[in-house]
Amino acid sequence: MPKIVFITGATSGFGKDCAYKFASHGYDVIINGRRKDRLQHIADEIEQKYNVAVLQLEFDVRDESAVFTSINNMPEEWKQIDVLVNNAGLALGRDFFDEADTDDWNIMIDTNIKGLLYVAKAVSQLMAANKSSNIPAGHIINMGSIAGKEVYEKGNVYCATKFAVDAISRSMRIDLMRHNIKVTSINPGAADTEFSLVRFKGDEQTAEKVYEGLTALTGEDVAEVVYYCTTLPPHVCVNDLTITCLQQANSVYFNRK
Ligand code: NDP
Ligand code: 8X3
Repeated sequence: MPKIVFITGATSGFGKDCAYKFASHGYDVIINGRRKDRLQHIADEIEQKYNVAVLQLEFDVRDESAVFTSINNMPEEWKQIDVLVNNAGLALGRDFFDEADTDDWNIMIDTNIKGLLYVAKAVSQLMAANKSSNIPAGHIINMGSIAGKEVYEKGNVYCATKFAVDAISRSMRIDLMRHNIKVTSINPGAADTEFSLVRFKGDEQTAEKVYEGLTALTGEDVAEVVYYCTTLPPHVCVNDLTITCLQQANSVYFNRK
């Protein structure tokens, strides 16, 4: 039976590239996001290219009841999830703390923390119920960030949400160990996806500046690392992995050309 991966935020960036990566290794794929047209396009392409099954789950991870209803109402054959890539998230704005927009803060907190929690809870319940005799019973990969390791100027609440992901991953690892569920936190540095375009609300020039003079990480780079973490022997769990491009040392120091 093919393995199943469930990826949130699969309409763009890391999530989309993870969908193609896992499909290329024979996984059936559950893809989530809010943009229905993109989900359809990605599903069509993956099915055609890799001859695997794709289930589209269109929901907003901030909507608690939509998360639990969508996941619990999946067809039974899709509930045997092997890997969750808990990736949906965003930054909104890059402003001094006292000048930042509280609407931006609320959306980041609701998406990056609460949304990630809802999905992890719903999926961990399925993993615990279905696979208690298998080792591992499942693997949850939470998308953190280098911003969850060190804060930077004007990063304030985005950084805080990713510090929360770090703490949640550590707590989940303790609490889910009794079910043999692996928990991994992946913490990328600057990666050239739609992330900055979203952060700067469609301002392409400002978004492009983030990657100026850098050979930044790509979505494919991150997908490669995420997939790698799922290929290790059953008893081996990568707890926490930080990945940057060669020209980035941490949240703050870059060697731009
Ligand atoms: P993208 O903007 O390219 O992709 C973000 C994805 O998240 C989209 O598929 C989007 O789908 C989805 N998403 C956002 N909000 C919601 C929501 N409320 N409900 C469901 N899906 C949602 O960015 P990245 O791929 O770069 O980002 C993915 C993750 O990686 C995020 O958690 C981000 O914080 C993190 N990260 C990014 C880094 C970077 O430099 N790019 C570095 C470190 C971490 P849709 O709009 O269709 O709902
Ligand atoms: C995204 C990376 O450094 O722009 O999480 O916050 S950073």
